[in-house]
Amino acid sequence: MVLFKLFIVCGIIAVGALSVEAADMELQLVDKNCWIEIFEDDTYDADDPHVKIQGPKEFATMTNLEGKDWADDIESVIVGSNASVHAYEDKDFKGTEITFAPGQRVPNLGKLDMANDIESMKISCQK
Ligand SMILES: [Ca+2]
Ligand SMILES: [Ca+2]
Ligand SMILES: [Ca+2]
Repeated sequence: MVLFKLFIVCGIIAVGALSVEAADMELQLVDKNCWIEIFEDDTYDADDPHVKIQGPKEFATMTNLEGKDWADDIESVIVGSNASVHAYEDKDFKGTEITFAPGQRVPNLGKLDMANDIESMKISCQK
């Protein structure tokens, strides 16, 4: 009986260890806080097109991002708490570059002189 109980306890520990490992792997595959949400209009207008992009990822061009041409069309962004993003005025990471910090929210890119001007971006995840 004691042996049987020991067997059950070991089993529970083994299952527990496995699920922790699975959770770790999932975190490595998808960092839930590494993303940027881009909006076609300012002040995060949800009535107009907007899309959340999972990082890490690089876009040399944004002409076909989830079925929409986003080149020169982004006016506001929200950055996930574990992402930092470099955005460029031209495609292929050229032209004026601006950086968005983790957790940053920019309701109006016009204040940074980048409204409807971003054509490429790099999303990287913090450690
Ligand atoms: Ca609108
Ligand atoms: Ca726009
Ligand atoms: Ca541009």
